[in-house]
Parts: sequence; C-alpha cells; structure tokens
Amino acid sequence: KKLVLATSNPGKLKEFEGYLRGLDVELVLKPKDLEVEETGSTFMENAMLKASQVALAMGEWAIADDSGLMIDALNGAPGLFSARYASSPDACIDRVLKELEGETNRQAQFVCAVAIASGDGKIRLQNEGICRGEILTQRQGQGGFGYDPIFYIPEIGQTFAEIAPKTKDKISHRGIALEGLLPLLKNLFSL
Ligand code: ITT
Repeated sequence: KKLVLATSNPGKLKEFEGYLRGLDVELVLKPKDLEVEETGSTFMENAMLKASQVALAMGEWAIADDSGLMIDALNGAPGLFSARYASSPDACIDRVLKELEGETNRQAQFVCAVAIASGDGKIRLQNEGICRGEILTQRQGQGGFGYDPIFYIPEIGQTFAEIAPKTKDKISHRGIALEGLLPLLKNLFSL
C-alpha cells in the first residue's frame, strides 16, 4: 500500500520518514502544487483538512500534521499561525524573541495534530501530542527546523536544535502524537 505524506515542510518530512520507516508501506511525497488551504480553527481541523483533501486528490491513504508553538505569555500565539508568523522561519524566531523581550514567563508548548485519511478522503485515525518547554532569549543549536533553536527542554538541558534527533523523536509533540497511532497504522497496513 501507498501512504502519501501530506506536507511541504522538509523538517516534518524528515521526521515522518523516520517514524514510518518500519511500516510495510511505500511512502509517497505530496505533489508540490497540491496545496490545501488551512481554514480550520484548531490544529486537528487543519490536519484533517490536509489529510482528507490530499488523500482524495491522490486516491491514496494520506497522513498530515498540523502543528505549532503556543507561548503562555502570548496567550497561545503564534499557535495556528506558527508557519506564517513572519516571512521566514528565521524571522519568525526574531518576532517571538522581540515579543518576549523583558518577559519572565517563558513557558510554552509545541502541539501536533496528526490525521490519517483513506483514499476516499475519510478520516480513519487521528491523535494529538503536546510537548512543554521554555523559550530562550537567544538561539541555541544548529539542528532541527522552525522554532527548534529557541525551544528548551529543562529536563534535558538542551534545545530541540541541540538534542539528538532520536531524543526529539521520542519526546516531541510529533513523537507523542504518532506513538499512539503507529500500532494502529501497522495493523491497517498489514491487511
Ligand atoms: P505543511 O502544512 O505543508 O505540513 P507547514 O510548515 O505549513 O507545513 P503547519 O501549518 O502545521 O505546517 O505549521 C507548523 C509550523 O510550526 C512550522 O512551520 C514550524 O514553524 C512550527 N513547528 C511545528 N513543529 C515544529 C517542530 O518540531 N520544531 C520546530 N518548529 C515546529
């Protein structure tokens, strides 16, 4: 069976390929020109929109992720707008650092909603994961993508851009969302 990865984000793509490697599926990339408008009002609504529309357009199973960074002191911003908070990932980080200047409450969480649809566009599986951390006052580390250089995990003493990818895969919002889904996906794709 085929499974379309319904994302244009290279950082997500890399992580998904790692998680899904063990499955008996042929991973297919979404065509670049197949863009889904994210009109939902929650991460899960957007994940379902992306999975469902890509699955229907391709006539194959599809998996989508809608995710973002919610900062407590910014009332949950950038949230649903994490990818569009500024003109580039780098500018997004600059904006967050500026908005948090002088702020002592640095608590934040990454949220990830994952949805999986069959070729008829019906949602078959869905799950959400949360990972709490703190926003640093400057970048630290070279790995990862997006907001990873400023997202710090106190228990580990490193940012998502510093920790081993395997460790991020285990503790991240995406990892937690997928952990619950992988056994179900395995069942689905061994039929
Ligand atoms: P697709 O919709 O094509 O999957 P996207 O980047 O537009 O890609 P989202 O709308 O879900 O996806 O936006 C998620 C944004 O949240 C992403 O662009 C990053 O800025 C941020 N983000 C999500 N997960 C992250 C992670 O693990 N590390 C760093 N930043 C992350």
